[in-house]
Amino acid sequence: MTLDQSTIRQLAEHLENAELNRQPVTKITDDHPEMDWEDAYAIQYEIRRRKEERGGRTAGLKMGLTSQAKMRQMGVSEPVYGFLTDAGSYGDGAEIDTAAFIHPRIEAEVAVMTKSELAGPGCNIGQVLQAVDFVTGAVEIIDSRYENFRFDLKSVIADNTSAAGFVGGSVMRGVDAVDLPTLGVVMEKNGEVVETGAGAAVLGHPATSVAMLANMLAARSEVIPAGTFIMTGGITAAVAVDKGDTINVRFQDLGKVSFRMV
Ligand code: OOG
Ligand code: MG
Repeated sequence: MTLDQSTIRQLAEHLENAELNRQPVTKITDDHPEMDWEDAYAIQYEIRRRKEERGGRTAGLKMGLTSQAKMRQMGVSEPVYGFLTDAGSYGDGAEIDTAAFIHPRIEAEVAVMTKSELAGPGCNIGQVLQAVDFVTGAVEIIDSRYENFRFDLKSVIADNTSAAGFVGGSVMRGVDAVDLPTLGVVMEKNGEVVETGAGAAVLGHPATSVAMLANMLAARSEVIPAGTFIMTGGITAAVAVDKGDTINVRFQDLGKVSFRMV
C-alpha cells in the first residue's frame, strides 16, 4: 500500500460520485502515479462498502479483461475482478434507461452460479467445474467512469472494472450439458450482427476465469462462497449502445438475452 486510508476513502468517493452524477473523470493514476495494486483494490472495496452501507446489495462477482478481444480493445494485458450490484441487475427483455449511464457498452459473457465454496491458491478448472451449479448466458453493461474509457489497469480496478449492470439469461444448464469452450455467441444490435465469438476466447475456457478469480481472492484471504453468481468476462470486444438500440445476444444451448435501451 502506498496510499493512506483517507486518500483511499477520498478516491472511492470521487469515483462513486462520477458514477452517481454521470460525470466522467480523468484516470486516478494521473494524480497518484505511485499507487499499487493493493491500493487499487482497496479503493474498489471501499466503493463496495459505501454502497452496502447505504443498503445496496452485492449481486455477484465479475472477471474482466479475460479475452484477447477485450485486452486489445482496452490496451491492457491482465485480467481483473470486480463486483456486481443488485441495483444494476436486469432481467431478459428489460427496458434499460440509457440516462443511467455515461457511455454504456455491452459485452456477451458466460456466467456461472456456484454451489460450493472455491478457495485458492491453487484452485483449478476441475474444482471449478465441480463447484458450478449452473451456467447461463449474460450480457454485461460496462460504463467506465473515466473519460472516453481511457484508463490503465490500476485505475480500472479502482473503478470496479467499469461494472454498471448486467442482464441475466433465463436458460440455465449444468456444466455437463454444455461445452463451454465451443459455446457460440452471436451479438446483434438493431437486427445486425455486430460481434461473434466462442467461450474459448475467455482464457481458453470460461471456468479458468473462475479459478483465476479464486486465486486472486486468495491474495486477500478471501474465498468465493457457495451461491455466488460470477460473470467470467467478455467473449468479444465491447459494443457501444445508445438510446433506442435493441440488443439480442444468442448463446448456443443457452437461449438468448434481449433488451432495449430507452
Ligand atoms: C473493463 C471491464 C472489462 C470484461 O468483461 O472484459 C470487462 C473495461 O473494459 O472497461 O468487464
Ligand atoms: Mg465484462
